[in-house]
Amino acid sequence: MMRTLASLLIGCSALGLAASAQAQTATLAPPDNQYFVGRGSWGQKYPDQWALQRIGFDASPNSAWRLVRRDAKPVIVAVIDTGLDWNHKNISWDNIWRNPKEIPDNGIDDDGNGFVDDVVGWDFFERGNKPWDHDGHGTFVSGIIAGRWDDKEGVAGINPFVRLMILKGINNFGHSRGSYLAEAITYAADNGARVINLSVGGKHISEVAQAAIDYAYSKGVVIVAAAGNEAADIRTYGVAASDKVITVASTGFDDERAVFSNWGKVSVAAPGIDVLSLRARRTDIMLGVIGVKYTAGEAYVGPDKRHYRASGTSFSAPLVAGVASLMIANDPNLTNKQVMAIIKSTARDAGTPGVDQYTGYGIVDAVAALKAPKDYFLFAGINRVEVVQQGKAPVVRVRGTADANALKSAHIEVGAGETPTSWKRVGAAKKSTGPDAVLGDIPAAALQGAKIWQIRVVIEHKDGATREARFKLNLG
Ligand SMILES: [Ca+2]
Ligand SMILES: [Ca+2]
Ligand SMILES: [Ca+2]
Repeated sequence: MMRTLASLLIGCSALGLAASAQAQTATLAPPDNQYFVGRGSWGQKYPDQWALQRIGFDASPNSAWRLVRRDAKPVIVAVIDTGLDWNHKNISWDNIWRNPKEIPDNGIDDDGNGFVDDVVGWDFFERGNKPWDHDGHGTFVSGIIAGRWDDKEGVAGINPFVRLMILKGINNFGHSRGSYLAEAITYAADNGARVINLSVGGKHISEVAQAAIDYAYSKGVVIVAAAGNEAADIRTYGVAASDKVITVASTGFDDERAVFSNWGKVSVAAPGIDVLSLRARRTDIMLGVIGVKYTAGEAYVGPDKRHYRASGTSFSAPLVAGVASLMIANDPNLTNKQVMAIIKSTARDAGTPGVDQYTGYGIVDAVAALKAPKDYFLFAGINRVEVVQQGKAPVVRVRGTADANALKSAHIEVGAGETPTSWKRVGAAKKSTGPDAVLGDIPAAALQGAKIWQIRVVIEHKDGATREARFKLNLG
């Protein structure tokens, strides 16, 4: 009797083990598409899909995909761009959004959303329901997120669970209007998109009304925008510098900012040089890029010329939109604020130490983002400093952000010179949700002996992660 019970118990625990082992392994295995595993397809030394691999989507046992449940949920990503070549064999119809309440081609707005026969999206230029891509840009962007894994001769997209909502807000000459983009953003928010990718660049994004961004944000949408390619400061680019948008700069093979990438108030960075994706039929997008020496057909890849390589922040943004959408597919209860906070807080620091104006919080890290607890954040920033009288003595007052969901410590430190080799701790920083709250004061006595100082706030999370932000003070 005892024996039977014992063997029963053993049987149960063995079953329990098997069940939990299965639960642990029920995640994605990395794809084996030709261009994902390949390198040198156009004579280059690095992997064909190096951009995905650099942010954590590689073939290793630590691949970001191995953190994604096999039964993850479909997630709608609105690509506001030049449309899509939906006949491309590296795109599956299963990865294109279908408006569930709209009957196609009956001339009736069945779901009453104001758009007739909008089944896969909308063309805001032609006011039509066939957002076909005559330019190539939108198809390229879409391929980064949605390239189908079962097209073994193709690329692998980041998110096999994606449903692309195709919103044509840019025409084949790269033109747009702020009003079209605002309409497209509103459409996305009203029709179920959880993520919007806006690879429209600085010039156009500066015309987008903040109201459309505010609306989509309030509806829980993660909005990802390209910083643009003018090598300019985006502070004047309106919504690109908005806190309600993840603005993405480009980095190169060395993880430094790409020369063309806009900068200023960027959130994060992602690879944006020689990215491989899809070529829409009869298109050659690099031909239209001003200031780039380019021979027609030079960027075509593959015997059938249906793939393409290109550079620009337009192609960094969908890497981040892909990560955001995969996080939501894996856990549909994540809010847009949580997704945005996690993406920033877990980015891998690049360029100048700490949060900086060229790469923001750093290069997106899909592994860390998919691993992070849902309430995770770790924010650092110095917005400005000012000299104020404290009693009889002048002090330098530091204003900014120092916050985490589980804050261990925050300090203000100073170091002499442009790139200090040592730092002097001048006191604790107050917890601040930012962006302009007082973090603390630096006594003037702490700033003697040099004309140039770096002030930094260093924040430590209870999990051991740290984040810093610097501010240069010139006393000369
Ligand atoms: Ca409709
Ligand atoms: Ca209809
Ligand atoms: Ca940095």
